[in-house]
Amino acid sequence: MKSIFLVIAFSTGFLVSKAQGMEEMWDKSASGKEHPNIQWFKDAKFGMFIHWGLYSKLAGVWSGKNYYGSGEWIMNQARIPVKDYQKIAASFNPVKFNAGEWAQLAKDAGVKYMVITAKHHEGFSMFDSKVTDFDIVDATPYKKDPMKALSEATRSLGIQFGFYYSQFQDWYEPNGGKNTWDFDESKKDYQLYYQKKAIPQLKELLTNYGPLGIVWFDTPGGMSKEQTQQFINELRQLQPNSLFSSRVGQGLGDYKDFGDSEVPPVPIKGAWESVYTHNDSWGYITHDMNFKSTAEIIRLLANVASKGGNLMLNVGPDGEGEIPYYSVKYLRETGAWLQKNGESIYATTAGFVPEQPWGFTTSKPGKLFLHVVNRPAYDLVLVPGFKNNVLKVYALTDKKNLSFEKKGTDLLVQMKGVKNEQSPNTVLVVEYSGTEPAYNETAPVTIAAAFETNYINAAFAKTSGAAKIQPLTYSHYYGDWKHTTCVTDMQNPADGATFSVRIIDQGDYKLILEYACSESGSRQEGILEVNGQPFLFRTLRTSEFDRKAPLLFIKHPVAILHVEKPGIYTLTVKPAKTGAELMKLKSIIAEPVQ
Ligand code: H79
Repeated sequence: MKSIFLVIAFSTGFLVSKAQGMEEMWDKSASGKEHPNIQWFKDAKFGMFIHWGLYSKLAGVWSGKNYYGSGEWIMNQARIPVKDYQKIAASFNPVKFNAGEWAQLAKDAGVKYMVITAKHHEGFSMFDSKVTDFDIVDATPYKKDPMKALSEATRSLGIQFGFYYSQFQDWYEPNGGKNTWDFDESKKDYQLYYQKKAIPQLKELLTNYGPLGIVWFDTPGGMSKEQTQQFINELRQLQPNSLFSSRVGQGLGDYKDFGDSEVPPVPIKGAWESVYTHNDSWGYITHDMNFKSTAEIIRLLANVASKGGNLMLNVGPDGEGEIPYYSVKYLRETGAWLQKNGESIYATTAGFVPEQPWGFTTSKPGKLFLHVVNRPAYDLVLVPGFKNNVLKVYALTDKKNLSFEKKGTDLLVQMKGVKNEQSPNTVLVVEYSGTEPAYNETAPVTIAAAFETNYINAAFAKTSGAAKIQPLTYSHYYGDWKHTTCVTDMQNPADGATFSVRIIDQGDYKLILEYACSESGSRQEGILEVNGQPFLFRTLRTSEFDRKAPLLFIKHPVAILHVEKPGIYTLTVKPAKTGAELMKLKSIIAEPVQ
C-alpha cells in the first residue's frame, strides 16, 4: 500500500497550464462552501512568513562547506545523519530573540498576518512539545518557548498569528516522510508517524497558543483524500475559525497557495496567496545577500493584489534570533509606503483593467486604483476599456484632482504635477459611478511609444494546434523556484501563438522575441506575422530546460515594424516548417524607435 503514497509526496503547489482553470476549484464563494472566517484573509493582502529552526544556526554551512539555495533543506542537501543533526540543538540559544521587536517589525511593515515555522522538515519543534524531547524547551540551552511569546506579542498588535507545520516530511522520525539517508522508505509507517507525532503536535499548537489565524501545511504525502479530510476534521474541532492552507493536500484546504515564488499572470477568483522569500533562501544563510529591494517588494505586492491575492513574504532570522538587517530595513520602508498608499492595497479586489505598460490596477467599490510603476513619457496614462462614467481622478497621497479625458472607452489621465518622490509605485485613484465591470479577458495588450519597452507576455497568447501556454518551473540554486509562463510545443506551422495588441502611437517599433531554445530547437526557421505580413528569423540556442538549472532567455530582435495607423494588430509566432520545438516563447517586446 505504501508505495502509492510516494508518488504524491512532493506536490508542494499545483502547476496549472491554464490559470483560469483554478477559478472553479478555489472560488468557493459561489458554491457557498467558503470558510466562514475567510474575509479577514482576503482583505489582508500582505503577510509575513518566518522560517526559523536549527538550520538557522547552521546558516548554510556544514563541515566547512557553503550551501546555496533553501537553507532549511541543508540536512537533506548535505545528507546529515540524525545523530549529528540533533547535536545542533545543544548549542541553539537564540538569546537575541525579542518577540516584541519581531511583532513591532511586522506592524511597521504593514502586514496583517504572520506565519512562523513551528516545525519544518528537519523535524525540530520550535515550541514546547510534550510529544517529543526534540524541541526548543527540552533540547536547547534556551529552554523557553519563543512561539508562546511571539503569538502573544503579535496578536496584541492586532496581527493574525499562524503556524507553519510540516505535516508529512519529518527527517528526524524513522516513520516521517523523506529522510532516505537514515531510514529505509519501504519500512516506514506514515500512519504511525501521523498518529504519534504530527496530529498530537498540531493539537498542541491549536490548543496552547490562542486563536490561530492560519495553519500553514506544506508538502503533503502519505494520506489519501479521505484520510486528509479526516485529518482536517479532527483538527478543525479545536479551532473552527482557523484557516488551513491548500498544501494540506488533495485539493483540500481553505485557500489556495501557488507554488513557491509564483504569481498567476491573470486575476484568480477566490482566496489565495503567493509566497516569496526575501532573498534566495527561506531559512537564514549568512552568505545569501540577494535581498529584494523595497521597490521590488512594493511592486510585487501591487502585482499580487492586482490579481486578487495576498503576498506572504518570508524572512529568515539567524540562530541568535536576529532578523537580517536588509529584511528589517526594506520591510520598514515597504511599511512606510503602505502607510500612505495602503488604501490601494488592503481590502481591495483584483483590478478589472488588465496589466498595462505603466503598471497594475486594484479595485474597491466605485474606485479603481492605478499603480503606476513605470511612469509614461508626457505623463499621460491611458486606461483602456473604461466604460463607466468617471467622477474624478486624483493622486492617492495628496488627493489633488487631476485632469482627465474620456475618448470612447479610453480614459486618459494627465499626471503632470504629481510628485514622484522617487516612488516605486505612484498610485492614482479613479472614482466612477455604476457597478464594477468584469475583468476583460480578451482585451488586447497595449503598446505605446511612451514606454521604452512594451512586453507582450506569453500568458496572453491564443494558441493553435499543439502549442500550449505553460508555467515553467526551475531553480537557480536549490529549491529557489522560478516560474516563467511560456508558449511551448510549437513544432509545425499549425502550432502558433497569436496575440491581439493595440498599438497606440504611429511610428517604428523594434520587435524582439524573448525565448529559451534548446540545441535541437535552434537554427530552425520561424515566422513572426504581423497582420499577415511575415518577418522571418532563425532560432538561436540558449539552454536546455532543466528543473534544477537556470532557464536562459535571449532577447532576439527580428524586425522593425512600421505603424502607419494606430489600432489593433495581430501578431503570430510559428515555425516555418515541421521540426523540433521551435522555442519556449516568454514574450514579444516592442521598443519604439526614437
Ligand atoms: O518552506 C519552504 C520550502 O522549504 C518548502 N516550501 C517553502 C515555503 C518546500 N519544501 N519542499 N519544497 C518546497 C519543494 C521541494 C522540491 C524538491 Fe528538491 C525537489 C525536493 C527535491 C527535489 C529542491 C531541489 C529541493 C531539494 C532539491
